[in-house]
Amino acid sequence: MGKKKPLVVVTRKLPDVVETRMCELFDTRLNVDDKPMSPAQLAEAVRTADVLVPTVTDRIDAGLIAQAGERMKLIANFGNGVDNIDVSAALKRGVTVTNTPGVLTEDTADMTMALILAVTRRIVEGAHAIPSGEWAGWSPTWMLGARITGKRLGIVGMGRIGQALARRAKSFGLSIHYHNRRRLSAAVEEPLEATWWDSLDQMLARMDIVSVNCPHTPATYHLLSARRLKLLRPNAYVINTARGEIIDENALARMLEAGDLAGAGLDVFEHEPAVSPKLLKLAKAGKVTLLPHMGSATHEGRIDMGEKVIINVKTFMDGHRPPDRILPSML
Ligand code: 8YV
Repeated sequence: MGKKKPLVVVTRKLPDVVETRMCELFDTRLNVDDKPMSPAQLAEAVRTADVLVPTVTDRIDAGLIAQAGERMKLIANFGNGVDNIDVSAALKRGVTVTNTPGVLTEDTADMTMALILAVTRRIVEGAHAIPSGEWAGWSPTWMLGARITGKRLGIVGMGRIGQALARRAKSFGLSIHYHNRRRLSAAVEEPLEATWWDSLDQMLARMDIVSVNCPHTPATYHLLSARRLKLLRPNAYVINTARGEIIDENALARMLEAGDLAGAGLDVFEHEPAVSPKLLKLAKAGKVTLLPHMGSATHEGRIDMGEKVIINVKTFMDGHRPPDRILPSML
């Protein structure tokens, strides 16, 4: 007789191929309607299942983890960032947490580059001009943006995504600057001709474009605080494809409104899916480009993420160490 399959609760709709394989391997409860689960439904899941597969839209906080049943042993996050999960509380309760690193690097870096181009070259405004009937024909002084070649890009957080962005940006002629807790090796820095700034403040004050690419942790919450945003030059652009919480969104919106910054391209927000009314107004006026957290949204990426989840669950259930385990030192 075969071993009893683990009960795996998946909180959101995943690509069909991923769901099919999960159903083959595990006793899987799917969410075919894709309606976010309520706190009561999540509590029921952690009380009864062996494995929970949440996403960024589920808050897996200490209160929820405290309700975990005897069987709950693994939270296999469908996503790279684990700021939706109180990992310390999970580990204390003996629940392992995994994520899906690596497979969304290139897609997220592409979207970051796309936002850099969108805000500097006014792509969204331009794209609206034709359907809205605003375009009266070419004019030498209309719809002018800012050239990116020769400008300085400051990357906050030079991990996998930061480095993938740097590779792209370098080929667009931007000079690469970065702030990271640890300076990267010469083998990484040299091909990018990258300049490391130990002081984030010093870097911010000198950049034309600043891109946030670090994880959201207690240490990076409001890293771009009102004080730090004020260090930026008035012709600087701010890009964020990481997490909204890393920037003081209100302070950013106030500065954009006052014309103290040139623009912003944001794929993530502090209180998703809510977006500050100030930012919405600025988007309508063409001052900012706002995207609905779609940095990693490719068919290929979502399938790769699902495969990572499956490997993590399967290896864990087979009694091995899952490859993408979150360790306390990563928090
Ligand atoms: C994912 C992300 O789509 O993986 C991450 O950290 O921010 C996104 O790109 C999302 O988290 C899925 O849960």
